[in-house]
Amino acid sequence: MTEQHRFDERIAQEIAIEPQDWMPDEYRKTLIRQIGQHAHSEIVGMLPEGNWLTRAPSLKRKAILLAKVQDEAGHGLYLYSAAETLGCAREDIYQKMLDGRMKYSSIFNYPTLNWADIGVIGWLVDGAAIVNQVALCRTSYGPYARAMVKICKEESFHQRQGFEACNVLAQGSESQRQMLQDAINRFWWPALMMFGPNDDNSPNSAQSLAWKIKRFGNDELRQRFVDNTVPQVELLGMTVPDKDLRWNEETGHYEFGEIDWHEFNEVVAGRGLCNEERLAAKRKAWEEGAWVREAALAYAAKNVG
Ligand code: FAQ
Repeated sequence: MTEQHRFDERIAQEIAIEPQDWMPDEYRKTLIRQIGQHAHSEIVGMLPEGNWLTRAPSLKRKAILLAKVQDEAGHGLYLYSAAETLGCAREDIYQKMLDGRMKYSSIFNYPTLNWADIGVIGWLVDGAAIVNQVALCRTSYGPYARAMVKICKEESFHQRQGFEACNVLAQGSESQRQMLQDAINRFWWPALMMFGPNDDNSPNSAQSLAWKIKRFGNDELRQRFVDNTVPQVELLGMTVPDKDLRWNEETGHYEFGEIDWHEFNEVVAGRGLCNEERLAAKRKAWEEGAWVREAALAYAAKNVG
């Protein structure tokens, strides 16, 4: 039996592929790409919410937000570790992100303009992330699947705290309700874009599904998110900014309007509202943190002997 056969059999039998196992080069490459992008998203994703740490409206909200942002840093670190089990160096993929040669999620290139954005990010952005990541708990690469289990537990706390913060605004004054609706209007479509292009335009999906790296297509997960979330918007007494949204009794799903793919492509190509600002912030942090890395290395070298 060849190594390729053994690999195919493990995939067919749903036995996780582990770092020491033989795997096709393209499988390894795809995983480094996806796990790397996922890690970068967690790290860049700290910025939009970090923007509100000093302006949270109460001590309680500040403590929750601080914990959430720290969790995102932790997720990034588990994911970089998972990527490293595939033989890449985290410095290398991190540098690629800083140079704009590796992607991170489009959603983090939108600004956080008011406090309701923070509730809405927890509710919609982490909500979308969970739909995607629950599926990834069964991804075929063991270290990625195991990282997802812990990450999903933390993301559910993020989603719940976001919905709770939105619910407080929904029960508040007229201007608080307007602020919430404005945040929903700005984040709804970008949240749907998080699931990636339609299946017909998704170059990586077919192979990733065959290798069980992805367990569902982009469109199926996006539909699941819409079906989960529309009733929550209604519960808050808010509206979805989509004139084509309607419940289809026969299919048991919501139908929704066309995503602005031009906007999506622009953001992914680096021309979104905050792309430059986000990368500049990460480059600055990398340069200003050089002394920490040097000190850690010097300390480690001293303790080896
Ligand atoms: N943004 O062929 P596909 C979070 C790229 S959650 C930017 O369909 P694939 C939690 C894609 O990479 C967010 N680029 O690709 C949090 C590919 O480019 P490439 C992170 C996108 O990989 C919450 C090209 O388009 N979650 O961080 C996007 O099969 C709050 C063609 O697309 C994950 O990364 C996009 N939205 O499917 C943190 C989940 N969509 O590489 C802080 C894991 C697509 O060929 C605060 N990733 N592209 O040059 C995945 O599940 C998949 O990678 C998809 C894309 C579904 C994102």
